[in-house]
Amino acid sequence: MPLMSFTLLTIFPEMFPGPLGHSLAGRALAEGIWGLDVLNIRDFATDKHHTVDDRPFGGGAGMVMRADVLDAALTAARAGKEGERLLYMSPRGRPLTQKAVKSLVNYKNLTILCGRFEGVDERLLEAHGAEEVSIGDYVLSGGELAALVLIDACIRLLPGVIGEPLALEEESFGDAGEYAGLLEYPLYTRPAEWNGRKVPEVLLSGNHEEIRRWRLEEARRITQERREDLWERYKAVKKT
Ligand code: 9D3
Repeated sequence: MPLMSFTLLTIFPEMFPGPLGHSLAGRALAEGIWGLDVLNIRDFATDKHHTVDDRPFGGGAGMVMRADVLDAALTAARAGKEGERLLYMSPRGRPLTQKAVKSLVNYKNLTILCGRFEGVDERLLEAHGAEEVSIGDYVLSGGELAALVLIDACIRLLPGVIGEPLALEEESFGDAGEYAGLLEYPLYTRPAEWNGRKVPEVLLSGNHEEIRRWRLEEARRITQERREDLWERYKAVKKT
């Protein structure tokens, strides 16, 4: 039994698993650590042209996904899955954060509706208690790539997907360790000199205390330069 299963509703089922069929995620999928079910919304349309959208009441540009067609698809998708969460990928949703991802991985089943066109009929979202999720303040062409991002962020937290659990500890958005809340320090590997560029001397010194201090200072400098929001929160937590 998979630790976590995703049921996707989309008019572009061939976009899944896409990149998640490769690398660590792909291996974990093949091993059954996580599962993926993809439903084509168009299969639930009842007219001969398999129509899934219609013009917006009140006028305006673009098309809206129909509540009746989506309801048939969602009812099929959610059958026999108790306590599952329904997410609707939407530019007006709650922003996805690492904290939100950690909450999502506590669920065995996530149903994810991927919108196209201008969006979906509001009544469908109300009737099914859908939670709207955005992956950031930029405009995509539809919810499918956003769903892939969300799923990737979830499955890498499942035991057995990433080989080395230690690597999860010291992440920028993690909450443990001295680098918590900071962006990553610069990384180097061999060769020690490349195109006239040398690796910082301290990293070759073998002095672990000095290395630790240098990395922390670099992480702080980079965070301060690039992410005022993270820097303010880091200072508030560290009281520095
Ligand atoms: C005219 C108003 N537009 C909203 C910004 C309409 C609109 C644009 C793009 C409606 C849907 C979309 C498609 N985007 C998504 O489905 C989407 C999305 C995104 O565009 N940005 C960040 N997260 C997400 S999650 C789903």
